[in-house]
Amino acid sequence: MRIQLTEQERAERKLHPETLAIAAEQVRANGYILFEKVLDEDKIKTIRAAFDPIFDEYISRKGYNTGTNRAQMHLPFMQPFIDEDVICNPFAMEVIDEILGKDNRCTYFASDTPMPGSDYQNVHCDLMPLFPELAVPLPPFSLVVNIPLVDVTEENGPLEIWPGGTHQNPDRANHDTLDGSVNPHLHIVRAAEHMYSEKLYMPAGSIVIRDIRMWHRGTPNRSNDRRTNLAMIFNRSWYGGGSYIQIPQETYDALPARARELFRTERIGWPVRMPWE
Ligand SMILES: O=C(O)CCC(=O)C(=O)O
Repeated sequence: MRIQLTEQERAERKLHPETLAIAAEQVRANGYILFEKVLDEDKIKTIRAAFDPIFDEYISRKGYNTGTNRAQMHLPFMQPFIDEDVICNPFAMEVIDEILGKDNRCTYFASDTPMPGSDYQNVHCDLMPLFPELAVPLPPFSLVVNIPLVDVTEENGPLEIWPGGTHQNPDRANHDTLDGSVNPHLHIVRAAEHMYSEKLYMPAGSIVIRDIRMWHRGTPNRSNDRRTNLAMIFNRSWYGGGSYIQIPQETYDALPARARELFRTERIGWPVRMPWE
């Protein structure tokens, strides 16, 4: 399910109430929503120009960490990455607030990049069960926001997702199989082979909001260029880590009020941490 913002929504930087209702119900019931091309091209180009050399240095120091020729990398909390259209995008925040409550927090500021030559990941879910002893579906409590820095096509390794209910599977299915292990309660990788999936083709600057529990995998990048998704995690106020993202005091003080709320439990008053530190 994808939404094109109307001219009026773009001008007002606010979703039509009906659009907000549809987006929130898609995340709750189907696991995700995609807003096409929200950030403008110049902004994305600027972010990409800053990202690429940092990523190259990260790989040369640390190597790949999420499969062959692919890596997760934390982002330094500095411009141009902390543009308000990234960290507290008004359209994304309306949907996130509706689902997680207005006191939600952002606790993860990072990226995923399959490089040329990357392979399929195992289908996985990013979380362990919240209550392993309970076999009941729980409402959303943690959402991932992805923003691609390039147009995502069949060639360059789109994120593949299993919408339609995997995020609410009660069989202790929210178990990370990225390491090749098999979930003893439900063989996610085998089950997924016979289930409906979608590859998220989208223009650079789109915004995906997905339930962190929804099954997904990275696919092979067969192009000659990297495919980066920015990745942030927003949680209900009571869930998840915190005090990881290092934010200098003057950076924090200069953030828009909404962003100050979102990052309120992080390491404020600490120097920017580069991903290899
Ligand atoms: O953006 C991608 O390719 C997916 C990455 C991913 O799901 C992971 O590494 O856990």
